[in-house]
Amino acid sequence: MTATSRGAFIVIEGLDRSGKSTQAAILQSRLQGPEQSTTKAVLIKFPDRTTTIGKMIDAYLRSQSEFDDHAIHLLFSANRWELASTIYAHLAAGTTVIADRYAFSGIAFSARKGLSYDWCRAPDIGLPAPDLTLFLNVEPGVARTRGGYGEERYETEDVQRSVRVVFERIGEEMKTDGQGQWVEIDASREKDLVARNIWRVVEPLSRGVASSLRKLWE
Ligand code: Z5A
Ligand code: MG
Repeated sequence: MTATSRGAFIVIEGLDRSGKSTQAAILQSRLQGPEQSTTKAVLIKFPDRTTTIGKMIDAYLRSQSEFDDHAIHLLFSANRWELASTIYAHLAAGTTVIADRYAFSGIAFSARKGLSYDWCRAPDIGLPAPDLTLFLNVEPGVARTRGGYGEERYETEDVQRSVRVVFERIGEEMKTDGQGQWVEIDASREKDLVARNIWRVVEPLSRGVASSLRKLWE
């Protein structure tokens, strides 16, 4: 990192069981390296189920409570806003922030229910904008064969297929409206190969970013 640079903000998105959490952990340890005395990379997962709002989301996802579709959408967004100042602080300190899911999941999972795309995007306008979003692409049929699938709300092939359609729209828009890089990664390959392909894209950002951080969709 140079004297004037900040940490990079990297988001990992993708369908259920595409390997986001697996790859986020591999990436964090690669960025952190053997030297543990300074924090070079932190990992934040959305939803963050540890906060008060996160606990409400967790109960909803495990079908232990019900919410109106609009209300749960706003809770997911609020869960990101409550972490926004933490993200800013890490980046300013030169630490790379990796987010396992972000606002794009918020739009994809709510718009597929029939809520308006623009309405779904609105509460996340102004959040810290990622420098790079890695979209882990995997066929829902492949994802279904992976561990843990089907335990929570939304974990059905039908839902995943309709979510994918919204993600495709988001990806197209992100590629054309100068919102930072949106890169698709073939996540159906074996873990180490996926990790190598991710590192190829992340490596240039690993020593810090000189440009100032932007706000999402502003
Ligand atoms: N949601 C929402 O509605 N609105 C929002 O704003 C946000 C989220 C942020 C919970 O998310 C739900 O919240 C999610 C969207 C919604 N619902 N769905 N569907 P979550 O992130 O907490 O969900 P999760 O339980 O962590 O699942 P996941 O994130 O979808 O899985 P993953 O992280 O992509 O996969 P993984 O845990 O790394 O790997 C899954 C398994 O596959 C595991 O056994 C691995 O060892 C295996 N794996 C990983 N990579 C590979 C490869 N390359 N080959 C073979 N096997 C592999
Ligand atoms: Mg995960």
